[in-house]
Amino acid sequence: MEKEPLVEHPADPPAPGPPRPRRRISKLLVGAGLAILVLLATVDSKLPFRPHLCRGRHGKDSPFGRFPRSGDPFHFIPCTDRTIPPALEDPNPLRSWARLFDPDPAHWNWGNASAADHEGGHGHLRSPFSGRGIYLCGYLDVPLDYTNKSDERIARLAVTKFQVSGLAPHRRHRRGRHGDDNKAGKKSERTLVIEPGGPGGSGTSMAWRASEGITKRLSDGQYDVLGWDPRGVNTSLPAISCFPFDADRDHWALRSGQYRETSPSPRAQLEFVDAMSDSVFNACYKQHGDIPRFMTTAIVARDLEEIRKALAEDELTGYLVSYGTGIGQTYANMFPNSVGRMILDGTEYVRDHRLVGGFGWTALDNGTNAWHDGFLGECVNAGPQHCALAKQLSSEPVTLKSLENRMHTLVSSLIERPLPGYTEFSGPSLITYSALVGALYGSMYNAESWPALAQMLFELEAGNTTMAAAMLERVAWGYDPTLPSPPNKRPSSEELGTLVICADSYDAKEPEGGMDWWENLWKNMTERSWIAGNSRFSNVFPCRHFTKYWPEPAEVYRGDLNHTLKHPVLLIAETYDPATPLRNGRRLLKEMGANARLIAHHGYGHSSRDKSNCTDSIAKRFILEGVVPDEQETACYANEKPYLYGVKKGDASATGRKTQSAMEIWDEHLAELALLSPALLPKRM
Ligand SMILES: *[C@@H]1O[C@H](CO)[C@@H](O)[C@H](O)[C@H]1NC(C)=O
Ligand SMILES: *[C@@H]1O[C@H](CO)[C@@H](O)[C@H](O)[C@H]1NC(C)=O
Ligand SMILES: *[C@@H]1O[C@H](CO)[C@@H](O)[C@H](O)[C@H]1NC(C)=O
Ligand SMILES: *[C@@H]1O[C@H](CO)[C@@H](O)[C@H](O)[C@H]1NC(C)=O
Ligand SMILES: *[C@@H]1O[C@H](CO)[C@@H](O)[C@H](O)[C@H]1NC(C)=O
Ligand SMILES: *[C@@H]1O[C@H](CO)[C@@H](O)[C@H](O)[C@H]1NC(C)=O
Ligand SMILES: *[C@@H]1O[C@H](CO)[C@@H](O)[C@H](O)[C@H]1NC(C)=O
Ligand SMILES: *[C@H]1O[C@H](CO)[C@@H](O)[C@H](O)[C@H]1NC(C)=O
Repeated sequence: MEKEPLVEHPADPPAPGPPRPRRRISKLLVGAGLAILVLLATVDSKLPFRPHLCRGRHGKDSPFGRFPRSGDPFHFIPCTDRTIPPALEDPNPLRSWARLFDPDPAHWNWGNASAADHEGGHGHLRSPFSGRGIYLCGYLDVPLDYTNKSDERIARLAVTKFQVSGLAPHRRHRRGRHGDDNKAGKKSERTLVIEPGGPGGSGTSMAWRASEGITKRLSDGQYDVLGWDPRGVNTSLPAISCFPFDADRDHWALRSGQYRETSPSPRAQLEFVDAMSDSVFNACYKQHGDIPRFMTTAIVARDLEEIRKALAEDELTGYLVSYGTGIGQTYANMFPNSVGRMILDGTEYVRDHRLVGGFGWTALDNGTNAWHDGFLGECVNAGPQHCALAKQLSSEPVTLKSLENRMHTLVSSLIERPLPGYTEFSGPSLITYSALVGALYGSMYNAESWPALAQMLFELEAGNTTMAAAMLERVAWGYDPTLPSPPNKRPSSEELGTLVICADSYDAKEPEGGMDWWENLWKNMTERSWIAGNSRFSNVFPCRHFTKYWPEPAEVYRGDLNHTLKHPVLLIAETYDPATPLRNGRRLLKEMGANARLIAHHGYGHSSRDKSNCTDSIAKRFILEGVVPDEQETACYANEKPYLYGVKKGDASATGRKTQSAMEIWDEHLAELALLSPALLPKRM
């Protein structure tokens, strides 16, 4: 009975509304030319719009009482599709917020019933909501400028919490002892605070997408999970976009995103992009004034400390991913006495981001290894039944070497001339080198996407561009022409990521040579990594204009990373991570010394998504008991191989657990990528 979903699960498709066939993910993916590490995505599908909801029922009690509860610093109310924090200009935000409370629990977003609950209660009087976690939405106001008490402006941070114990029925509604226990409706002893990265990744989106999985994986479902949108991002306020509409950004992206290999004159291309970066920052300045001064990672770390205090927990428990590990390292060293059980997964070395272009060029180590050993090598190992590219085309068997040559020929042919394609929703289309290589790089983040990518490349090689066009168009645009326009929708907070990266390195002196130096860096980066170089370069190149508009951010962290912490942190770094190479995790470990332990996770993709029982058991023990391994570094291996996830050993006929189509796999991949790296996504063409 409890299994029957009475309400829409957040992972379910959107409720009735205008059909949005295609491009909803795109904006997230289309990078601001920044890039790095974020995670998941289409909140579209998580916060289904329900225009049919009755309004005006506020003030009523629900069977679970009234929300927000007095004294709750987050002002939590059960999430519906309307629970977006009130505007900064709102003179009475709390009243407006309380009006969003909908007393009908069938409209709330509940989690799945836990397995424990299925076994446990048989009470026939149980409510359909007992044993289910609940998604709570709230916000926290913090100072915009922590360094200036006389500046009264605030930032309003959106938070989404998955409370594992659900809600307790209000006294008046209780019927006997069935259906509630003494834990129901209470926060857990610790809360797993999560952050997907970016910069620019949305923690509330990650909470929607991943909370239930994260609490199971790291705490056997015992701890609540809380995600927040960092200042400037998504539903937090102020949100930073420097284009009035996504279409305006798209208008320039095609030209700005051209890769070096296809630029007839790399210098001319750079001059164009450089002028555009200046123009974008100028627009940011016109629209947001001094606000980009307050978007640094150090200030975000202060926000995180405010979140910890609002949770009323003595120490921070967290699962911070990708650029989120940069927030975590900064936080730990600014607030060493607040550090609890923090996992930093997909570890960068935040010190690198103080250098000119450091966010870009320190990330390049292993992207091409992932392509070579992983995408191609594991394809050959898995064989034609699991990887289309392993199909034998001639009398010669497919070897890694021959496959590598074929793919090199295919990809580089697009430098000379793109291939025409067609999709029903965009009409004419081109398979360009820049768009394809951008997609290949994104695919290295997530090996689940590889069978779909291999299928696409196989068909493309045979001259069929149908799937390539469909996949590349998925990330092409932020603008969605199927939505009414104007106002279409809120423009995405895409410029935020660049502003954070540039603010964090604002005092790094541009080397002698000016544009010549940058031109050389671009060459160097693309030669070191054909798969990641262009994307990473575009994240940092705009920074040369930052201080023209914002000479001095309000605060950056420039201290060491070896402070003595209240509790050691657990670092996880991956051997084939295309964004945060293991080398950087080890450099961080060296500086942190006894204050950290590292899991060297042998697997594919960005962060430890390539499941390993070894990694998971260390991580869970750390979160639940605070125990760290004795050794500084522990090696863990992924359970399975790409292309063979879910395929049982020795069962040659099994096709694996994936029954999804290539496009379904691809869409799921893009949703994941949008979280990890909204800015990573290729600007296409
Ligand atoms: C502090 O804030 C006040 C009020 O906004 C402003 O006038 C002043 O210039 C600020 N000081 C600094 C150092 O930013
Ligand atoms: C919740 O249940 C739905 C439908 O049964 C399932 O698809 C989904 O994977 C479950 N989510 C989690 C986190 O277990
Ligand atoms: C990752 O890159 C480093 C530096 O180039 C290299 O030493 C290491 O072998 C690479 N890792 C893998 C798994 O190829
Ligand atoms: C091209 O590929 C698409 C799907 O990827 C397929 O539906 C179509 O039949 C193929 N066209 C030809 C001519 O093989
Ligand atoms: C790029 O620069 C790095 C650091 O200066 C250097 O080690 C490397 O050899 C250069 N690579 C290329 C391809 O020029
Ligand atoms: C941290 O490292 C610096 C050198 O980089 C050293 O001077 C300092 O003593 C170290 N601090 C601690 C607490 O170990
Ligand atoms: C990982 O753990 C699961 C669940 O305990 C088990 O079924 C599986 O065999 C383990 N896999 C490996 C590679 O140890
Ligand atoms: C930001 O929040 C909105 C809800 O207003 C959601 O639809 C959108 O997908 C979110 N963006 C990201 C990047 O998650």
